Amino acid sequence: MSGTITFTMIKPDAVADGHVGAILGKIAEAGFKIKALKLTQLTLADAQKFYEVHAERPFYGELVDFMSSGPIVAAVLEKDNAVDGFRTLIGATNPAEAAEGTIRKMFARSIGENAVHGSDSAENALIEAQFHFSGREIF
Ligand code: 3AN
Repeated sequence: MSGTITFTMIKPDAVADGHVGAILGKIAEAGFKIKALKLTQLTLADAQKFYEVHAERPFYGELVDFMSSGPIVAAVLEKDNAVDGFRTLIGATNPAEAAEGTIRKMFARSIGENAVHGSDSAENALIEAQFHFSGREIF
């Protein structure tokens, strides 16, 4: 493997709003290689487990309800410095504060329904990739 990996989800808002193709296009244009990709839906229990670190935050209930409300696209991406590079590409958590040209600025609805997830560390990227994909689904 060259480079490092990150994990992303195109969230239910962006899937429902028809932005999957445009977002995957931005990701490819930015030089990320797709290592795994699928359209899927989280159960409420899946979302609660995935976002366990946020369990004490006031928005946790809203977050897990939203993340299990409709289909998502899950993907593993590879590039040099993938975690930080991807977080730059997606922009700030709140789309109102995200830089021009970032995925969240272009496609997110709000701070809660913010179009995409990006891992916050290389360790979490691996944990999140393994949460969503079996070994046979990662190339
Ligand atoms: P990021 O996704 O930019 O790393 P985190 O880790 O602080 O941001 O938050 C995880 C997710 O929780 C966000 N992607 C967003 O969907 C949701 N979230 C964060 N802050 C809020 C908030 N103040 N109100 C509602 N949802 C939020």
